[in-house]
Amino acid sequence: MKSYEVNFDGLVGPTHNYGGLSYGNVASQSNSQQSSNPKEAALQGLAKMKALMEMGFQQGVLAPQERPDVAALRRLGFSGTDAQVIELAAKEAMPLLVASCSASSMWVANAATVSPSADTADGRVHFTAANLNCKYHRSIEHPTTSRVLGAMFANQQHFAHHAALPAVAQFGDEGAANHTRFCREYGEAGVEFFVFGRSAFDNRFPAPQKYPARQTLEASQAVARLHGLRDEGVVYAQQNPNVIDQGVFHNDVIAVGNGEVLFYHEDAFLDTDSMLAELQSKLAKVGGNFQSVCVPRSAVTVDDAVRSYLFNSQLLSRPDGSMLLIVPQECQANERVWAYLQSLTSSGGLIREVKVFDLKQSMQNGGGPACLRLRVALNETELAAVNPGVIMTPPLYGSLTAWVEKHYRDRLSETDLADPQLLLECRTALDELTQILKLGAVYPFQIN
Ligand code: SUG
Repeated sequence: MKSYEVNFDGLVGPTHNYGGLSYGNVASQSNSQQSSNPKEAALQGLAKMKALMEMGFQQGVLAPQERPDVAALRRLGFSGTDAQVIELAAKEAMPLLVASCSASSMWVANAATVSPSADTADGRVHFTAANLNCKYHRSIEHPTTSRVLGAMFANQQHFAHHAALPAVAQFGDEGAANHTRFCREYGEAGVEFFVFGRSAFDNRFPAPQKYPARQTLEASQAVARLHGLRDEGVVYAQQNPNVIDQGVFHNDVIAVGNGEVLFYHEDAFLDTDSMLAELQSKLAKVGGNFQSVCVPRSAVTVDDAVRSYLFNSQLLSRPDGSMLLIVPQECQANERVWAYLQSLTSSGGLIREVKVFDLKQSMQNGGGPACLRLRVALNETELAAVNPGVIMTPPLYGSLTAWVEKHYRDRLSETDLADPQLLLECRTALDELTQILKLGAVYPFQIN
């Protein structure tokens, strides 16, 4: 049976703004308070989806969330009509209003961890929504994420959904941004690679000194248990705490894997040699030939990686077995990174081509090509069981582009977030979107 990796990209929501909300994420901090362009952001994301679809890759779309999240503001004690809740929050606690307006659900690599059916005990594709509990503005995503994923992957015979882990720092879970899967073919059993930043219960693991380590070992282990993964099909590795302190807040800012290949920076992990040996031997047991491409710090520094997002690229398999890297244009702007990429693609190795995309609106908040997509490996039968409304096609691209043009503003600053009109605009837009994507009622304003 044929199998595919389907990339579901997060559609940027109409309140995309630069709130400076993510301590430890250099781009988010340095672009704080700049005015944003939600329309351009959404169109940039859609252009990437269209390009991948036209290259022959399976492409899907994941809906944004209802923002401002009035229900979240009510839980924090603001009351009255929806407009009054927003006005009060703007007057008394602007940072809370900003957090409740974040369009951060666009970075769907953080929406969930996904294990394909070939790896799981019950032969279903398993999803665990990420609790994202390190940042308040992201911790409010998972209930809607679960409803949206439930509406996209609704067939219980093929898909199993788990609620987010307990919402405490000890089980901090950032989803697929710290998870990679190695395999020979997408439909065959593989090795799932979980990268954590710290341990909550075992102080033998060092922790970063400056910035938070968002993912814990215990969260990764819980996800592996929930998904019914075999010990032989799992490898855990610790992220180097020093790189977290340099702005590598997720592992997908310093490493990316696909098929049998791991592309990573020399400083990405602790105990790299034993980790590589474990990946090699576990993948060999399922017939795979693990290969790694290490980018030396002499060619690309950690700072270059953080600024260019070289590793936040999409590594995609082409029909001839070679690979393609989808990178943000910031890679082209960095001399060392661009020189490295030229030498990589001309060296006769597996990675043969680089394609550059303009994702500046998302990049300025620390989200590159890989952050914007959730990978779901599916066989033909499973793909046929996905809600067809969320699979990208030329007509869907046309409808979504027209929808963005109709509903999105091209400029948003902090003061605009306090405008109750913005809430109405967003709800009107999202109501229409659920019809375009055939999701049914998934948003709080549609349910309550
Ligand atoms: O969680 N930025 C996101 C970026 C997530 C990137 N995802 C991956 N690496 N997979 C975050 O830090 C910034 C929002 C603001 O400041 O307005 C933000 O949430």
